[in-house]
Amino acid sequence: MMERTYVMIKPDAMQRGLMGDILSRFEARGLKPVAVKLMRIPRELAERHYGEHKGKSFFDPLIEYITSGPCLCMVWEGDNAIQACRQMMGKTNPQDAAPGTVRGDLALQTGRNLIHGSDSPESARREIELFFNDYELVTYERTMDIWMYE
Ligand code: IDP
Ligand code: MG
Repeated sequence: MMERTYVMIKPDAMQRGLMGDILSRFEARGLKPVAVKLMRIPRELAERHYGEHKGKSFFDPLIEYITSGPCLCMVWEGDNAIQACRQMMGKTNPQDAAPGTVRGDLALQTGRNLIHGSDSPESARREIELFFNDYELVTYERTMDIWMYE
């Protein structure tokens, strides 16, 4: 099933120069970029994005972290894209994340885990709408997709 998901490269990954490494994984998997923008996320937007975690012990540090520098905000499209992206990110705690995943290969702590990805179709819809206008979401055909999808 064709899906779109919201993926965000967090400030630690940007500061560590890991943007290209991370992007190349999504590109090589065959996912299609639908929207990409670099953004220093305003506090109110960060708090809305992570609204489900309000009241938890890590909420304030999480908002500090996510607003501390630029993030690369993206929408990726593909077959079962939400789960595929979550799988490529690895478990929330990088110590539990499998080798071969972004977090398992490149991170060590939950509070500096490099990347965000929507966890369900509802979250994906909500997060895409929160970060992008309709005109920023680009619908287009790729000739290579006949080699991605049967
Ligand atoms: P996810 O990013 O894998 O979906 P969530 O549970 O939704 O994980 O948590 C959102 C983000 O909050 C995590 O990616 C991580 O940056 C941060 N976070 C979650 N739990 C902790 C914690 O126990 N300590 C520090 N940061 C945390
Ligand atoms: Mg989450």
